[in-house]
Amino acid sequence: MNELGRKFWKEGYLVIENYFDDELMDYLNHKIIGHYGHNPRWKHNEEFLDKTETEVIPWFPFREGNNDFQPIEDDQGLNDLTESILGKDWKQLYLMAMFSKKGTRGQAWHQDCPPENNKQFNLNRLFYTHDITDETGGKTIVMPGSHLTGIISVGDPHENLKNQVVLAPKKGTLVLLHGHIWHRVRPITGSYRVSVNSRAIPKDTPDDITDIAVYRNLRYRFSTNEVIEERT
Ligand SMILES: O=C(O)CCC(=O)C(=O)O
Ligand SMILES: [Fe+2]
Repeated sequence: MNELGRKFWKEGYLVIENYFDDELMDYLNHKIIGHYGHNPRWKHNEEFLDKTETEVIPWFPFREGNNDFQPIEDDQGLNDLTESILGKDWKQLYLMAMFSKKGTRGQAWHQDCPPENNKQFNLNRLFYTHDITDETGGKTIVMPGSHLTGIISVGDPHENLKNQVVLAPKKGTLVLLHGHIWHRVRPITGSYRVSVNSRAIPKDTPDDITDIAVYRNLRYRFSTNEVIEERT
């Protein structure tokens, strides 16, 4: 494993600035805004939005036959880095854009999938098509090393935790996040916030690995839109 791979496995995340070029990011940002328009409808139900304190609208362009994001999936450097982290025979899972409106709460602390089996997880390969700044809000926050310590603690969904690291990714920044790392997104104060995630999984991981997410106050299953466990 190379140095970046070792750093990823120690911290549970990796940030590479200026990974994608501005031209591609501007093009994709334009496509994303074109898709959502100015006032997109929520995709999740009210129970999810309220209880999880997570306000984000997902979009899966490839599932609609939209191939604008193919250059991301084909990026050799990204796929080589993925292999050095996940090993041989890893696989692309899906690509998802995420949109949050001004004045919404971002995303509460969570793990993308249950952490009980440390061999089964998703890898988030996030990139940003515009700068995330003090003005936009929506900074991404991670807890270094928390991908190795099991289930996220019970508590306030947006609490500031000691040792948290605040990321302000710029246009073109690549952020790799282990699916078990505790992470959240701060409230959105600018006109909107967009991020895109090309998710990948190691060999022998089920395709529905991200169906259940773990929050500090509950576990949620997306396929059936239900809270499957209240955590206290
Ligand atoms: O948009 C971000 O910065 C993080 C989103 C997130 O939680 C995820 O993609 O799993
Ligand atoms: Fe997440």
